[in-house]
Amino acid sequence: MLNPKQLSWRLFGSVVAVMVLVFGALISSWLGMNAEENGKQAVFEASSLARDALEAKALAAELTSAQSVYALDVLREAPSPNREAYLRVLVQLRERLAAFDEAVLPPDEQALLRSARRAIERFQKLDTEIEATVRRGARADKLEAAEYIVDAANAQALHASEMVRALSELVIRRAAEASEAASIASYQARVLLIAFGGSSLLLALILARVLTESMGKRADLMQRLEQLARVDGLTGVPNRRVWDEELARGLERARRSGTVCTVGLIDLDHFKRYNDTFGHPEGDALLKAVAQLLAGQVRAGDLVARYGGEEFAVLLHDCDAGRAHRLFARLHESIPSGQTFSAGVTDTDGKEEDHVVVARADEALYRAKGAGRNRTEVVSHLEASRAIAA
Ligand code: GH3
Ligand code: MG
Ligand code: MG
Repeated sequence: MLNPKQLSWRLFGSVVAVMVLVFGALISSWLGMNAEENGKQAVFEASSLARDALEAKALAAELTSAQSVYALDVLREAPSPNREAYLRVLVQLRERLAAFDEAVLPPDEQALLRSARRAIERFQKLDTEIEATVRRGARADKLEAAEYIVDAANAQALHASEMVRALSELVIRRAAEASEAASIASYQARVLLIAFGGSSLLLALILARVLTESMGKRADLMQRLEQLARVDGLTGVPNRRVWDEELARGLERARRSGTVCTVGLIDLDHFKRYNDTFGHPEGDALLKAVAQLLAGQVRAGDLVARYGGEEFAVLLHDCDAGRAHRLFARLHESIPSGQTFSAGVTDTDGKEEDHVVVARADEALYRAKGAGRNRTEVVSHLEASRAIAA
């Protein structure tokens, strides 16, 4: 069994644990969203670069064929050989490669990009020399230019195409890796979220159960304590506190219903002597036996309470002095162990204050004692009224 201090520490610990787990779940879901967002961004960047690289590769290949058309025109001595076509391709190729300037590339991709650019520069330089040779206009020059194109320039264009192809492959692989990393990170974050969320839910459920249980125990305990506070510990009949409450209620009930109720005060005779003769524990046992006997003789709903040391009080609903007298005669006969008691009894219509009724019963008890004990003095409230009137 936990004491309240241990229990509150446990509850505190559990609440903190739930909070930590909920916090963990929030962090994991944030990490998951971040991983997904970053992954999407990386995949988007890498795939758009891959598209540029593929287009650049196609343009580099187109460059050689476009330039070959030009070389043929030169050899055929066409009136105006068209350089525009492959120069346009060259411009487009440079534009595609410019897209890589904004991206952060790993070293191997940077090396490929540099090599492709150098080949393009060399191609352009060769093209300028070729154009100068063609302009010289002699047939031999044109032949030399065409040769130049087929050998040197084509080789540079092919090199550029090869480099850009390799670059596109790396970039595509990188896009795939980024996509995989993103999905792994978001999977891990989801697993964490489920683990944290699930365990925080579980712990919260356990906590709620523990709390409900401890609140239930507390309520039970309070109910038992309240009950104990109303019962006399020795005799098991209601105590003086209950008597005071019930007496006021009984009078109110009689007044409202227009009936009469009876109050009796019982005091054991020479009880000190009984204790002295048989010992205090025996005295206790007798008190208990008398209490149970009295409680057993009244009707359900009537009350027998321990009023003081060896004194009991009785409240009988819907009962006048005459009827009470008969009941008390029976009680005198049934008291155990040769013990006697004296009693003062009075009825009331409930229109008097409770202490007035108790005082009248007490006076009657006093008279019973004075008259030699082992008797009950009964006084009706009607007589009392007459006495007051007289
Ligand atoms: P009387 O006939 O005048 O009432 O005499 P009495 O001896 O009964 O009255 P007194 O007031 O002189 O003494 C009451 C005795 O009741 C004294 C006390 O020891 C005893 N008593 C009170 N409460 C208890 C109790 O709880 N247990 C026991 N064993 N005795 C009790
Ligand atoms: Mg007494
Ligand atoms: Mg007594």
